[in-house]
Amino acid sequence: MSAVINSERIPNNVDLASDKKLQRALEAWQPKFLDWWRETGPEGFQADDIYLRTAISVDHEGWAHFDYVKMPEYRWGIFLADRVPDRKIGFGDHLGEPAWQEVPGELRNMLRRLVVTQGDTEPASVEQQRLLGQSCPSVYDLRNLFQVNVEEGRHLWAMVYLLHSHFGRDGREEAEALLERRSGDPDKPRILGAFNEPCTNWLSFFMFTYFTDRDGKYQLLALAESGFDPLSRTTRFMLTEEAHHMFVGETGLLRVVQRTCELMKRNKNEDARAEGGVDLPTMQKYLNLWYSLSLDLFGGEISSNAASFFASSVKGRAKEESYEDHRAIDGVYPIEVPVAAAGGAVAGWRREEVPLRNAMNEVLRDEYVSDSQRGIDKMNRVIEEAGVPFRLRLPSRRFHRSSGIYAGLHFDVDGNPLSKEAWERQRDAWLPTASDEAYVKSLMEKPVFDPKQMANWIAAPAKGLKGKPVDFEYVRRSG
Ligand code: BYC
Ligand code: FE
Ligand code: FE
Repeated sequence: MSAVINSERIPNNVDLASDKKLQRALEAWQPKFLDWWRETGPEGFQADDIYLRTAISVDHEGWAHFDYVKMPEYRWGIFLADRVPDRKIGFGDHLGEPAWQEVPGELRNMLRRLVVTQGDTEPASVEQQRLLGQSCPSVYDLRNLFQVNVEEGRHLWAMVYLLHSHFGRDGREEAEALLERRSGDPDKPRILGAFNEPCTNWLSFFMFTYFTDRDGKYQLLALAESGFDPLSRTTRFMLTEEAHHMFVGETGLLRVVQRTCELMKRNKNEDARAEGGVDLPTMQKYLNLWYSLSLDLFGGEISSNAASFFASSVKGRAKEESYEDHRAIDGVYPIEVPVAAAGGAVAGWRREEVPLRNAMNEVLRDEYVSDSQRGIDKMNRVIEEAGVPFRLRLPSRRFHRSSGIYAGLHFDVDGNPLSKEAWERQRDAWLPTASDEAYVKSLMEKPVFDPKQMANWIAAPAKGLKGKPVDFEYVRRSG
């Protein structure tokens, strides 16, 4: 094991060459991955030279190398964080036992399902973002999109490596299936809801990288605690890549907010739309949409799956060491559960003392909600400094949910129950409508491929990448 990544056909730091059978299997999967990438990866840019970072080491300092690469030649490979010597399991029934280097037989199905679910989201996001390059606001943003896309492709490699190395024939079959499902395809959809939603404009892209990639961060933190050491090590390295995806989302949204305020100030009615910007109420609607879709990704508030994952020491809490009781057998988590009446109205509330292990999805969601709030506060500071009275906010976690205890019921953005009719009357005030979508798209019709320019609806970033200027030619078009 080495921190340094070799330059074999499949770059890796797991000494792949010493396991010929595994190497051959992955080399047989590689061309199928490339076929998938060409079919569903960024459309129209495959021959361009993109200024990308590529992992060359898993060391914290200097893991990345920056240079021009054509995306199909990106060095996708297998990078695990260094093994922690004598690592002990930090939670659940196996607390204190040595971490497993092999999959325990009785946990095989559970682990495979988690790895497949995690793996499925990665290619799904590439598929969702496939056409965005054609409406990019700048060359700087175009490059960031592609950086995110190639790294999500690499996250797929991370999960496929686990499937091939630890799950035998079923693992190989699952690795094939990961290339066959397609985001939004009614016959063979991706596994989780948010990953089948269209993400076809840049406002959605920034919301997605802010909210949905942040679910990725929290799920990866929970999996990084796993007793199954190879899963822990691969997710620990994925987290270093994930940080950039959320940076893209947060700074993207901050730049939209900043620009919108500038445009409002120059209009006598403070009308951002009249100046060709994204008005703040429209931003709020996209926020409501992607936040609620992303909340669903944490699973039900009360979940026997979550309890089994935790009990089996397979999936922990984010930063498990920050908790005191790592077995979580005695704790309870009180939850107000809505009681449904006929017709989908809320008849009342029932307080349930949920055994802590069964509430682990909600525990993780709590961490996610407060982390999401921090960036919203920053955006509101920009709005406040501009002297604009509007404030962005996270809606109630009951709003617009499709999984868990609120699914099938209706709530306003403050979490108050609504009748179906009241919901239908008001939903257009809270979620993007077809006309909002058409307006946002109209702003982004023309891509900006001149490095010196920036679309009207977004502010320039404060600085470029890796000491390069903002107007650096991050993407060299091929013709
Ligand atoms: N959509 O017990 P429940 C990322 C299913 S994002 C559709 O409440 P559980 C990324 C569930 O599978 C991170 N189905 O939930 C971001 C179950 O099915 P079964 C991805 C859903 O199992 C951006 C049933 O409903 N990683 O990396 O405790 C770009 C009842 O479920 C949904 C992971 O998700 C949904 N939203 O938890 C690129 C980590 N929610 O058993 C990448 C691995 C639930 O009835 N996955 N269901 O057939 C997990 O830990 C868990 O599977 C979940 C669900 C947290 C997703
Ligand atoms: Fe990812
Ligand atoms: Fe990501």
